[in-house]
Amino acid sequence: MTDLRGFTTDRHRTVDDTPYGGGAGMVMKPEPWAAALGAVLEGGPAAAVGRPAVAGPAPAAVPGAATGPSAPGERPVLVVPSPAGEVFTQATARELALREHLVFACGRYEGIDERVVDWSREHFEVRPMSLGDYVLNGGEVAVLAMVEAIGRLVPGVVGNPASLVEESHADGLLEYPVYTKPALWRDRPVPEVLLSGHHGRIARWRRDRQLQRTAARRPDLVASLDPARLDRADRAV
Ligand code: 6GU
Repeated sequence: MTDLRGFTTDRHRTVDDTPYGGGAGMVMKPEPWAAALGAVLEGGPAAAVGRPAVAGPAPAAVPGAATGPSAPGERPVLVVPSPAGEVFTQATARELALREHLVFACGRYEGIDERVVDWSREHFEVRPMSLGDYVLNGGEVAVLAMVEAIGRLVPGVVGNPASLVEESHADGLLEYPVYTKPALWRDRPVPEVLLSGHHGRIARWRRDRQLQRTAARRPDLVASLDPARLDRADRAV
């Protein structure tokens, strides 16, 4: 984590200013962003971890952590959370989980001076990313969501790799409903088929529930399904 205010030079550690051209809200100044991103590029992620906002002792090196810039040839990815970004999906998470070096630039206020984004393209693969069509006050919560979605796809982060493939959106369908003991709870039984021990019927039932649920809740997902792929998966059930 790098605190932008640690890269300001004025007494008030100012990171924002009024927008050229007028309008409501404030815009993040370019100089602290360039200095902070420059430090991340120079030292690699470990150098920026825990950097104090005010002068103080440098943090101890993390054993085993990357300490230098990433391998030549692969530019680090700079994820810029913004409601004006490309929509972050499971496919995005899968793609970013394969990358060696991710940097997340959390802006506040109305956004970051666009020249920072332009300058960053010389050093990073810049990816403006949105969680969806609603507005948050800052990028931090959006980045927490993205880091969790990406992190769980990195080998070793989730205990059982099988639990990664069955979940919602892995195959473009929503997950089927799940039940546990007791078999009867407040007059509500668990669907009989799940107690049958018949693996073929259970798989068929779950698949049908996925299809029904997706059609009811997310017709937009149904429209983008690949019928051939769906048929192949269905024959395997
Ligand atoms: Cl990534 N940032 C902000 N500020 N608002 C958002 C968002 C991101 N995604 C949806 N709304």
